[in-house]
Amino acid sequence: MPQLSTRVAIIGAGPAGLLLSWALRDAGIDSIVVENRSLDYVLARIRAGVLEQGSVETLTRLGLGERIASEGLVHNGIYLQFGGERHNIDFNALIGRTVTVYGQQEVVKDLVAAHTAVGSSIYYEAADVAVHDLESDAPRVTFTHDGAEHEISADFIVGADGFHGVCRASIPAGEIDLYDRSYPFAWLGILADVAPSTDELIYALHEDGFAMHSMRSPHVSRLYLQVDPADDIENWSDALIWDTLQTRLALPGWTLHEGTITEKSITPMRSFVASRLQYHRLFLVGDAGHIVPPTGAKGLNSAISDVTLLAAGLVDHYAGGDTKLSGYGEAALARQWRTQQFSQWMTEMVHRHPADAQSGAFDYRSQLGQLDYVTHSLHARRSLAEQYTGLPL
Ligand code: RFL
Ligand code: PHB
Repeated sequence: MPQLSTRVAIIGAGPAGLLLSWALRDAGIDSIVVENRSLDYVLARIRAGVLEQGSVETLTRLGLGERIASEGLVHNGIYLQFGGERHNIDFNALIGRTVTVYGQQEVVKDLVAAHTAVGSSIYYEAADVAVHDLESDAPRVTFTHDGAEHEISADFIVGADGFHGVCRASIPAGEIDLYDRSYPFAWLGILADVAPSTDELIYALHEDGFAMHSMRSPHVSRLYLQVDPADDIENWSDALIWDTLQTRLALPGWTLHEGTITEKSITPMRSFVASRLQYHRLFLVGDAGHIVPPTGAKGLNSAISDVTLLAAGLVDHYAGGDTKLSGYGEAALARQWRTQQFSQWMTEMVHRHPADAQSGAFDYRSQLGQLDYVTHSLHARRSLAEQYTGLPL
């Protein structure tokens, strides 16, 4: 059995795992990444699209900012649409901060290219990944690769293996609580080969449900529709998707341009936080520790902020200090709960709640009142701007 040894064994080669390995390398700390999917699968996964200003700064500081600078679309704000009107929230004018539209897929592509150029140790298509001896000073990872069993001994193990990974599940049940919340709606998302019909992202509350217009490039649009979580993508022809988007995003004098749909899928929405992100020698980062509904665009950004905090802790540890590392869980969870309330707030404000006729009708009008307040109060606009562009670490 190949016996490997490293300082930090990282499970998962999503954005969190790849970025942590890269940040550690930048500080001269070696790591090995173990991923159960193939490289092609990891590169093809289409997910988040908005980077907070702090995320762009982190990626740039680590030498990963070149394509973000040339291809990322800097956005000064968003539109909130309701009651037949579209309101611009100009973050840059309000608080001097922006966000950048740059697909998660592109972030992963940049990370893979950087790791490939320096020959990082990343095992794709690893099977039966398991973590052991977390309570000891010498935790281990075992997995099968190319038919051979492998073992890594490390100082620390980091679970960057997403919501369904093995790391969080390896913490004994009595040692961790899981807080979660589901929503009675899901997002149907499409990618379409058509120039965006808008300069800024549009979040729209329509009487029939939420709709959103985002983008990936000057030639590719990304759009979403609120659907029932039990709905099947097979029920949605391309024509029906466009018709529904046309209805929910409609505004007099504005045209939504249609194009060929190249990808469509339905994603359930949930809010979830684990009560701890550290268990002895195991740390959790990104979706392994928490999930947000996508409305505030916080999933990927939270993964990046976790990695920034944990990398700083590990660097500090190897330089002889331990305060930052032992404080990682608390610091990351404090930021995460603030992010959770924002994502929950934004989600509930812009979706139709399928309650019984009476409270559903009440909720909708109350949400319109909330949107009216948010778009007309300077304080509320600033608060939205501050949270959307990213809270400090
Ligand atoms: P990831 O990206 O899920 O990566 C985890 C990696 O771990 C691997 N893995 C394992 N490896 C080894 N052994 C095992 N046993 C393993 N189990 C899993 C996986 O194959 C994967 O490569 O988590 P990470 O790195 O923490 O990054 C988090 C972000 O991906 C996530 O927060 C966002 O993409 C969430 N999210 C969205 N966020 C937004 O802000 N806007 C969006 O539009 C948006 N769309 C989405 C999303 C998440 C989705 N998921 C998870 C279902 C759309 C989808 C479909
Ligand atoms: C996206 O472009 O995929 C996107 C943008 C903003 C969100 C969610 C998703 O809030």
